[in-house]
Amino acid sequence: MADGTQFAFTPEVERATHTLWNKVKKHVTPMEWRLQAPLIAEINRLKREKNAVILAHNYMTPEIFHGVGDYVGDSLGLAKEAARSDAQVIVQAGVHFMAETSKILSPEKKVLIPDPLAGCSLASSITGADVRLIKQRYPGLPVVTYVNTTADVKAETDICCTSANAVQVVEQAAREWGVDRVILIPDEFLARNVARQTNIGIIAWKGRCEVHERFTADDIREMREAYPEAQVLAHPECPAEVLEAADFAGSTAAMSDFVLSRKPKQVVLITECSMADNVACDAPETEFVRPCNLCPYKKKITLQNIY
Ligand code: CIZ
Repeated sequence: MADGTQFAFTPEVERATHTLWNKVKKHVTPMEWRLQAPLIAEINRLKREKNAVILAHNYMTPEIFHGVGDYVGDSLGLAKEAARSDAQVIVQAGVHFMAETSKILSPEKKVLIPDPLAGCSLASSITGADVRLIKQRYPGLPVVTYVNTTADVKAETDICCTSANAVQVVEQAAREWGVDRVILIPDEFLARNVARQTNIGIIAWKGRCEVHERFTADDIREMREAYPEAQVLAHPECPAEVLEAADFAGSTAAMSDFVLSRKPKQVVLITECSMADNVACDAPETEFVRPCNLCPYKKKITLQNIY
């Protein structure tokens, strides 16, 4: 059998994974660790043998993120790290559009995804053909595309943005094209949130992340009542009223930086479940309240299919 279950939790494995265990032990049970550690040790050995690196997205579970990730972070940060790396094989512990983004920045490298069916509701809300139709409808307007899209969509795009720089990119595109409206696709909520922060008119698409769209302003109010001291950090793919009710809006990288640099006593991360688990391993002084909306696509990536 080649799924990794043949590896035992030997004293060598225990020794090789001891430092990692100390990092994750508040968030992984000993029973789980005895199953995970042998695979982690074997995957880390294989990486050296094959000159491979693993890119672990912020939404991976802690045994992947901390156990086998050589680079961790958001999709753009990971793709840039992969391009800088000498490794010829890149394993993307993330979803399909992320692997494509890595391949765009590293065309000469082999980029592998452990499960090609690991998709994304937002990325699959739009195709390259849709973008061509939008361009026909609004000729002369620049197309700004969120990094959370397929390569097919990026290929039809004038410029890409992240949630952190969307406002600046939209304003710069409007200036360079000499127009007062910009097409910003595919995330409807990101587009609305950008529209609130600029005078440039935004033409949007109705794409949504099925994790972030589920959060409501009532969820935030309830959490504030239950945890009055908690800082509430929300992802820009959430509805506008959620961001208004939050203390801070930022991408996964911005949320992580916020917690690690400001060390709040108590925090709520309004995003995918694993994000809090991963940051918590590096932020022992912060207490995490954990509302959990799980991304079924990110959870298709496991230690077994990485192996
Ligand atoms: O591009 C990414 O990594 C995603 C999905 C979100 C973010 O805020 O990092």
